[in-house]
Amino acid sequence: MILEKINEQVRYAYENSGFYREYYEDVDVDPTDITSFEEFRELPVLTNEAIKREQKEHPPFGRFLCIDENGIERIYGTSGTTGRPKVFGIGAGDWDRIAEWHAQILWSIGLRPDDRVIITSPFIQYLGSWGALQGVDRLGCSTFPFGAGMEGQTEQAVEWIADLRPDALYGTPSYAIYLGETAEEKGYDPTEDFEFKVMFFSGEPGASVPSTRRRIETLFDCTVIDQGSMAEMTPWMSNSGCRHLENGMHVWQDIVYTELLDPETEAFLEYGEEGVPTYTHLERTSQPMIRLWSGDISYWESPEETDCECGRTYPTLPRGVYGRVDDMLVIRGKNVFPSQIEDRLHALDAFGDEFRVVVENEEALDTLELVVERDEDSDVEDDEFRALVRRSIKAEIGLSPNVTVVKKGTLERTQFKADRVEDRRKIPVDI
Ligand code: 8LE
Repeated sequence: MILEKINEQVRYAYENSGFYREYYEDVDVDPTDITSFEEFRELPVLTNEAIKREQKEHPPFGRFLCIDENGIERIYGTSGTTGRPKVFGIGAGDWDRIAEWHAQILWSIGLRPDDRVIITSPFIQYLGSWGALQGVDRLGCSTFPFGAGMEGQTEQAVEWIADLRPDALYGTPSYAIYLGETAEEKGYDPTEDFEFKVMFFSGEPGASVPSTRRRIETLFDCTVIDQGSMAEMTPWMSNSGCRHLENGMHVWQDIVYTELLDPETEAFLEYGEEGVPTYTHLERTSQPMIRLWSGDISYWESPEETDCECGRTYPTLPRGVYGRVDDMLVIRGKNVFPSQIEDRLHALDAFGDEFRVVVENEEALDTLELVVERDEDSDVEDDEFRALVRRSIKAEIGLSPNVTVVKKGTLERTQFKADRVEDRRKIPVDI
């Protein structure tokens, strides 16, 4: 069934898009008749650079729009601050299907029409918020599109939540922790004064970083669900956690076909390997993305291996998406993802919930500096905490960091996606 959908999607894109016709000029297969997964894998991956180039040459949407501009229902774009943003034109039919799929997936994580759902991510050019809203609306829940990002908004969120008692929350994992901390500062107990049963997240690692996930679960006494691929790939909930999974996300292969590819060779990887999730729309008529290289890193497992109680026969990313290839720090020959550090820190009771990573180069030797918050209510003193952090990080990544301990609340919190790494070795380039 999936192969049939792939065949239809590729043929549609090829026949309706000048971009794909050009992009597939030299391929050895017939894009109007893909008869096997092997043939499909002959198609070149689609890179971010190719999309940007196409949209620059054929503004604003690029020649992969595939529908009449009058048929566009929604326009979104990337919210980055440098370079030309990518533009996403979504047709009415696609926007409707996105609602259907998101509603179905949200049902699968336990949401029901009589639930009240608060959305606490910014209503900006970020498809996370709007995609979540679209699904929650279609499911028929009472939706409270609260947003995030304004000064003082998190304090207000605490009061609203204590009054309205929503059953579910959507946002980023770092925002949830910030919200919980703010509630506690204001004298609330989020396990008693709030009544969340489930929180669903996307946008960054966290919900599948085991100790971060536990922190959120205990902070709010609720179920945590990880979700999310990329804005381009909306319905981005096609990667979704499940109430029966301890961690990670199922890959709903009949909505968005997902492959894991070798970061170097782009070869298809079997289950049990680690690679770059590469996504293909299966039902898009506007801006279909075919083999879009995410630049993220994940590990996948066969349906048999996961054997999830939910009964779904999709592959699973049991550790979620744990970082971007670009975020991986290579320090003295060791590969380190910031999410590994995050996992170790959240496992320490005295951790104050925020940290920063600074990598420097001193006399040709890389140094790893961590600035870590300590919760002053804990029994552990600064020196002891510093030693604990050093030991725990060394055990994880094989390197001893220099650790600076600061008071909880010192480091800035984010209402969106966290940015905790400063690599001073790199020469900044403006792409
Ligand atoms: C680990 C999926 C969405 C709409 O929430 C989103 O963040 O899309 P966006 O802004 O295009 O950013 C996509 C990138 O965010 C991904 O490539 C990945 O690096 C990161 N990301 C999104 N969801 C997750 C994630 N990283 N776990 C996630 N659940």
